[in-house]
Amino acid sequence: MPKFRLQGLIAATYTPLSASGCVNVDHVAPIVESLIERGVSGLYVCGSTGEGMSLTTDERKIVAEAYVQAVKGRVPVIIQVGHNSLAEAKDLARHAQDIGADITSATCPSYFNVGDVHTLVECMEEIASSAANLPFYYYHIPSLTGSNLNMVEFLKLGGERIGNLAGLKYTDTKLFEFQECLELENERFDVVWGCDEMLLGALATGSRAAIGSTYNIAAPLYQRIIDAFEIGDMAEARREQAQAISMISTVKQYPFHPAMKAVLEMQGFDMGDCRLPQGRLTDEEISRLRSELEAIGFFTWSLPATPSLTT
Ligand code: MN9
Repeated sequence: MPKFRLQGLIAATYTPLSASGCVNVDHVAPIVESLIERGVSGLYVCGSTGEGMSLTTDERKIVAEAYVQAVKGRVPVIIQVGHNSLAEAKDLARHAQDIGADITSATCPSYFNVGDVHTLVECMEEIASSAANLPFYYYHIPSLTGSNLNMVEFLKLGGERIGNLAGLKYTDTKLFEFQECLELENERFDVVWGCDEMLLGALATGSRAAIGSTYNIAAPLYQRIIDAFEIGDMAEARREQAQAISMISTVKQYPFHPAMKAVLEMQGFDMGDCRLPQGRLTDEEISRLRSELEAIGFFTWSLPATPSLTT
């Protein structure tokens, strides 16, 4: 399989739920249009952000189909298929390939801890080979899976055993490991950054693409970080990154994903609440969050720059 490379900002999408908590795919198309308009260059569906682990297999398939259909091939769609049952994960991977998704990705089983790289490669080989025509990215997120294995070792062994292994979604903060993964075997693998708060650090380390939840609410802000970095304006890049950090710390005072869904609601997208165990914010929390975001200027700088009226 030829080298596959993602680039730019990839939004880890939310799963719209109705007031009664059912998956509501009617709300997928409007957010897809807006994300593409705001410069997002790919979508990562049914990951941590999309509550993939809180959905049934049938619901995951419905959500995957809705995103693939709404995108219509304009940007790559990555479907996260990880599951504690490898049989379910393989079924989801086959389904992703059948419906025309571009890429599959999976977390490792996490109820029984994956204790060594060899076992991790075995698990991922089973899943990746179920969608053998698509590139596959292992989703490394030790804070949630508890599997904190060495990713350089994983890529070395995985590269021998998994024909369609394209790289990693790297959701950890070890820039040194991230860099080593990127540079391994003459930059053989595509290693995609997953911590929005440290995008600038990742760019400095060689990152070409990033997957994250907060690209849903502020893609233009992150694009300005990338633009400033590319022209070598580090002061500006740091200033924009500091805004992103203050935005995330503000949202993180509350249960994070329910608060993010509330912010999307403030931006006009009907995403509903999260499923338990994440739940929802109270009305009082939502109005406090809105005032706190207003106070830091979020509603101004999270949007694209408006064209100047002066000539
Ligand atoms: O994978 C996301 N990580 C988690 C991506 O959901 C654990 C990130 O995009 C974070 O939500 C973001 C805010 O902390 O960096």
